[in-house]
Amino acid sequence: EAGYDVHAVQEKWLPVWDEIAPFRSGRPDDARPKKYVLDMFPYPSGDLHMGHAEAYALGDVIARYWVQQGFNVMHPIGWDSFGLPAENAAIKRGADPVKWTAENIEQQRSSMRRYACSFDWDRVLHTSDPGYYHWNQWIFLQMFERGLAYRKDSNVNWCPNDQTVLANEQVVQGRCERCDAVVTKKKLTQWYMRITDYADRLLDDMSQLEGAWPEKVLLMQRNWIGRSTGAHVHFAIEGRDEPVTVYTTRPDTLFGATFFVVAADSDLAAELAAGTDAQADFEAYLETVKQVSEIDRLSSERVKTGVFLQRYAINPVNGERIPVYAADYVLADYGTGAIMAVPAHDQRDWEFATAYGLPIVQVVQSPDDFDDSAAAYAGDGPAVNSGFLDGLRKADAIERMVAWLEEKDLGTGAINYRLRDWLISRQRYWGTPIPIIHCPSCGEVPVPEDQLPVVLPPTDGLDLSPKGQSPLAAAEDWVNVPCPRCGGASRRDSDTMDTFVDSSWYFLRFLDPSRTDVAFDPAQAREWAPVDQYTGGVTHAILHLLYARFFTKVLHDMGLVDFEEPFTRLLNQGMVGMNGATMSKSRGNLVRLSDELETNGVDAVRLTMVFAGPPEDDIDWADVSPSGSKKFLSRAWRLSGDVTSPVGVDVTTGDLALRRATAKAVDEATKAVESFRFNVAVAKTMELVNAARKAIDSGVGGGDPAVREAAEAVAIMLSLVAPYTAEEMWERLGHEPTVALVGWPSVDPALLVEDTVTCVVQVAGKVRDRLEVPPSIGEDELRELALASPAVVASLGGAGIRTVIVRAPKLVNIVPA
Ligand code: ANZ
Ligand code: ZN
Repeated sequence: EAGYDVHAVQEKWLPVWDEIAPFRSGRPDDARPKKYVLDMFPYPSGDLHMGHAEAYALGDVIARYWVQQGFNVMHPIGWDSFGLPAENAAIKRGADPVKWTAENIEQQRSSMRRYACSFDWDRVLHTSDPGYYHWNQWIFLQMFERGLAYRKDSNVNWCPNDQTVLANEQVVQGRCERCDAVVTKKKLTQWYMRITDYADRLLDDMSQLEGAWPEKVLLMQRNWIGRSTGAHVHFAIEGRDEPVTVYTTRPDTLFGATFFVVAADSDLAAELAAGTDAQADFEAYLETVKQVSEIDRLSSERVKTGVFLQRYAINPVNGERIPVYAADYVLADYGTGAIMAVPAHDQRDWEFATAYGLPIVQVVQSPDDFDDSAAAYAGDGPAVNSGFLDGLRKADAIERMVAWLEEKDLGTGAINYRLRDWLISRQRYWGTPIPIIHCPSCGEVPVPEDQLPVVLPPTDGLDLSPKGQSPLAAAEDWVNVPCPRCGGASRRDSDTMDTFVDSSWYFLRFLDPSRTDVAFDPAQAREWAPVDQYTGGVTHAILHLLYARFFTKVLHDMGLVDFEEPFTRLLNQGMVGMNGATMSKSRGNLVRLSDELETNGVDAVRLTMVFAGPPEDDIDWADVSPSGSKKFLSRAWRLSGDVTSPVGVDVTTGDLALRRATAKAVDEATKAVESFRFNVAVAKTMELVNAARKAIDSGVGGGDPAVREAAEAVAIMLSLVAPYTAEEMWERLGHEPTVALVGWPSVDPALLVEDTVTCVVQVAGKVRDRLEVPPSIGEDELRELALASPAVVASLGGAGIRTVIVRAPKLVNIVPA
């Protein structure tokens, strides 16, 4: 018999599957219950790599499993095709982004087909398609009308040398990633989405996801939203009419507020400094502050700096004059941008007070073993030096102080969020144009719905390199339009949207990507959505998932969907690396997927990915064995060739031990798949192949119906992971394609009940005990059981043992010394 030719098998089955289209979902006459299984869609930036191979192998196990379980599974794929990869190719090589994107998509699509992903090829989409981003624009306008999309000034990172806006990731230690110039800040008017309006719902609805999303992801989302409770306290400032409000989580420490700090880069700081002797110092300081990143500013390691503004605030609780500083450890856009500093109980304030010789007053009693002179005490304890709070512990003191502030109109209880509104403006070409027209008389005017989509102008003649302004602003024919309201000369908004907008609702567009009249059909959404199972990388644990959750709630409030959470269950797969490092071209440790597929074939690569460990664990490609996978698949294939009983033979007459082994393997693999332990399911399949092989070789023979039953179960279980091998086995077993649709093997529960045999235990030839043991029990285990029998121990009466003769499972004979 010739060996198993993986490449020939691939060539053979691909066209057959194209013909059958086993994973087409939502045919009108399809009575199966529905399930929506989604893998995060890729950027079309080159061919598929090892990371894709892992992600799509795992997602495929889930989708194919639910199909075998009789569900009408929607498992679509698309491309997140706006964004930097295409734009950079355009800038570097003059490639037309439209063409570049189409070519990359075509390459990935053909690789995905060969990789046997169970995608529904009738539902593809890509986000740079005007038919798609039309609906980004429509949703944006809905949000604009509801006040959820708005413009405001914001400080962006700016490279004065390249005249370029930089993303945070492009600022390396305060310098431009490309030219090393010191990065400064520049004010630009930008579009935002008001996600902060949804902060509470985004937090509270996480209770629905408990247990169904990885705990780690829920925690990251919670921290990102960062809800804290405390108080707003109003401080009078000498020489200023209006008081300044601070946000504090510790109103109980108000008696210990010995100075006051405003964010150096806030408007308030500039106002307070104006006209004082400190103004020049302040302005010099501000220049240095502009060069520090937000992360560095918050770092506890950094030496605290600031400038005394020659002004005083009044502590409302005791009337004390406290100095006002401008410093960079207070952020302009968090809380109110001003703080009451309590150096005894806040470490950052403590460091600042120590550096500037400011008083430190204990207002919470620290434990005896705490050294107050070395650090701030942030823990709980009775209030001291705090008038009417003295003796109260933290929670009570906070409550009392808030009541006092409210009564005196000096403050209120308050909730604060770390979450900021979502800045969606990009001064980039390759994104969704913002559908707003700026009219000198009417202001911000939405593009009328019947004029959507606003399609990107061609790149010809445009300079796409990043500048302070979008390249679209230079497309004169495109940008100059009459105002839809008054007809006057106006300009289109030239910014494009953050690509995270595209991916915030794409799962709904899959319902019918060709619809031209609506973004999606609410009736179809009711049938299919939310997504039952979402799979993707943990790199998207915060932003993408948070934005998609936000969009879903907005669409819910618009009455377009009846659910509030988009992804019912979430699986984050690990990463594929090499010797502990992430693979990358620059590290020179890149394993090329195409090479692996050439050497071992699609199935072996998929099987290796799935078998490497639990899906959420990282895979070290140096530790796994695709050639071992290939060998196993060949063994499975050989098994199907050894079956000589006919299709449909009555399996109940087959060898009972093998039938039990099959039932057990299927049962355990089922439980493993449902709990995401796909590697265990593979292990069970391997065990079953071994058991069947043993049965054939040990005299049960290939003609026994139990061997057919086992081989068919192997083929079906393998269809989730190694579809080519499974199909080939299925055919060799005498069936028509496709094994993907035959249904998960059912298990006769009677076969799972392990029956027992009676084992006789003799001591010196006399029967002393009878044990009920499984027929498959091993010698060692049986010896141990027999020696532990109380009857045996008693009859030995402390005597030593000369030998133990074990004839598993029926007899143990103990010979005393
Ligand atoms: C007085 C105080 C006393 C504070 C104390 C803490 C401990 P979270 O929990 O992160 O919300 N803060 C407020 N606004 C700030 C800003 N714009 N930049 C930097 N720090 C700011 O933190 C809230 C606490 O962080 C606030 O409570 C304030 O310091 C500080 F023993 O006020 B606290
Ligand atoms: Zn107008």
